[in-house]
Amino acid sequence: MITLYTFGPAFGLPDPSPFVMKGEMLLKLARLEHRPNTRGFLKAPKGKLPYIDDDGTIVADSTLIRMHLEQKYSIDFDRGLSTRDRGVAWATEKMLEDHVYWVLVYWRWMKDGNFERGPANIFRRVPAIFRPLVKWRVRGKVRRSLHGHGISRHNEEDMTRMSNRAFDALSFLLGDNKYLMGNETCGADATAFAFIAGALAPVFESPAHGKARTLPNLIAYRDRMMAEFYPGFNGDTPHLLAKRAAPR
Ligand SMILES: N[C@@H](CCC(=O)N[C@@H](CS)C(=O)NCC(=O)O)C(=O)O
Repeated sequence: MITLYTFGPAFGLPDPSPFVMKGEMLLKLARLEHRPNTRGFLKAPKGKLPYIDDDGTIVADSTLIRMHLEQKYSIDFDRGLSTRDRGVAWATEKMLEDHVYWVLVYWRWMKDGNFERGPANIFRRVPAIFRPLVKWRVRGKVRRSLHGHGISRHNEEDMTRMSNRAFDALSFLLGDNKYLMGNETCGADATAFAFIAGALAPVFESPAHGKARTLPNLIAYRDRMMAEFYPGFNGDTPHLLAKRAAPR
């Protein structure tokens, strides 16, 4: 049995991390039995989620998880694709992970309203006396990562022009397809679905989230994928709501 280390449902999403959702989707696409565990973050070998424990083999990073599943279980997530489409799918996935991701992180973490509605809730488990310091330190770490990546060196208008282009590209590529690259799923569906769901999360307001909401085929794809792979998930993330109601 494979254990997938996750954050757990939040912000109206099966997981607030698109990389965790991607990891979970890969396991679902591969039809491999797995169980989520929300208690692994402090032991994460690379300080990030997701990672898996596959019968004692630890694999950290969603792309390495994909490669591990492909190798160990002889799975070809892209079996229905031509070589050209394999290339397009991989490049699209990396556009989302290495570019769009950082724009979404910027809006989630750097804008006070989004931060309070979203990431701030993660710290409700921290004792109240330490909470402001921990929040400040973690937010500072995210700010430095955004600067290190380079995205936050742009002004918001330029950042938005860039993310708009990426969402348009994704929407053009999807077109009227059922899945990202056609009538069959491929590996990049795990990523595309995770990022589109994150961009459409109702908790956040930003030009990037606003742009995603103007693209009907992305919305319909999110809805189809959610119904197929997360039946019964209705966007309620009660553990966060419960914490929100807890005394500070
Ligand atoms: N390249 C990694 C990225 C994973 C990642 O960035 N995870 C974030 C959540 S979206 C994380 O755990 N961040 C915690 C931290 O940086 O302290 C992957 O594909 O799995």
